Amino acid sequence: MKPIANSIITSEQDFRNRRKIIAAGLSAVAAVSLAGGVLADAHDTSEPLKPTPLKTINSYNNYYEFGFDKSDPSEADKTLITSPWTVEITGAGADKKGVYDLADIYSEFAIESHVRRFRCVEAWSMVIPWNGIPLHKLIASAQPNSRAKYVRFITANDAQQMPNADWAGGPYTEGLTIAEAMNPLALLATGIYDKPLEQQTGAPIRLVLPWKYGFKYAKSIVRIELVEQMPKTTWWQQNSREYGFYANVSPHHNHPRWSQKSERVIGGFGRQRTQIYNGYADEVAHLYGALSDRQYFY
Ligand SMILES: Nc1nc2c(c(=O)[nH]1)N[C@H]1C(S)=C(S)[C@@H](COP(=O)(O)O)O[C@H]1N2
Ligand SMILES: [Mo]
Repeated sequence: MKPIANSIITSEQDFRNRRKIIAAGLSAVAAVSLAGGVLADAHDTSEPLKPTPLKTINSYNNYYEFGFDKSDPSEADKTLITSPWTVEITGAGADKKGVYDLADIYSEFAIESHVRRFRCVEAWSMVIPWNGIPLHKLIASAQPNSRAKYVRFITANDAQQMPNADWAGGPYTEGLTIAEAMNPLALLATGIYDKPLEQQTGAPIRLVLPWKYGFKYAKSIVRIELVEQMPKTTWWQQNSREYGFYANVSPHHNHPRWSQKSERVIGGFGRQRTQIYNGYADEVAHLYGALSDRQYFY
């Protein structure tokens, strides 16, 4: 089996995806032109998104299972076996449970291109041209029932394959409400710039939640559970006062130890203002209460 089939996307497929995206009326969705053309984000017409260079995206990372410094994950030996790879979909909320080979997932779902702002809770940001499968499509295939209130994501955790696997005392775990998970912005990314994800960016499949802080973007996912209770997430367990369940980007809700009003642009110049929901309010604000409801931020 080839490592990752999605590195080859026909221009026809790309075109169809773009048409589908436009038909869905999603203003924030942009498409990467394989012809090397325009990268634009219709959502923010005044400021077209300028993607961060691939080299930068691949060398400034948080993936603690491969070390705590930003350069550790890209400098680590390539020990994670990413092919073959399976993703299990299970939980009381799934009528159709199953273990899926990633190769089969690729053959079933079209790979879309989404250029998105990426904002880390540490007040830095990039713009990343992701490739991937909308999360709602995979969840729909599990036939969610009324008990599917939350979605829990569990990631690879193997001391044989990761030098710092045990930093959190178990697999990195994240969670979403079912409504968040079904939002068209939520992506299961498989590539960046039409190239397969690298080990350090969460190969072979990781979450992308553009309106949330980066720690929600669980890497190297092995299991997705449709559950009734709000999952206890890794960072919430590390420090619940600083890293809550929702972790929606907001310049109005500072981190207990620093301001979230602005962000350092990695691979760019200086700082820029942080936007509410990272600039995706039109798509996601309806999922939450009033802006003053602090629980929805952190
Ligand atoms: N398994 C796992 N996933 C993870 C992390 C991690 O340490 N382990 N770090 C998170 C954090 S804090 C961020 S900011 C993003 C970083 O993604 P990037 O390295 O692709 O920019 O991954 C998230 N996903
Ligand atoms: Mo982060």
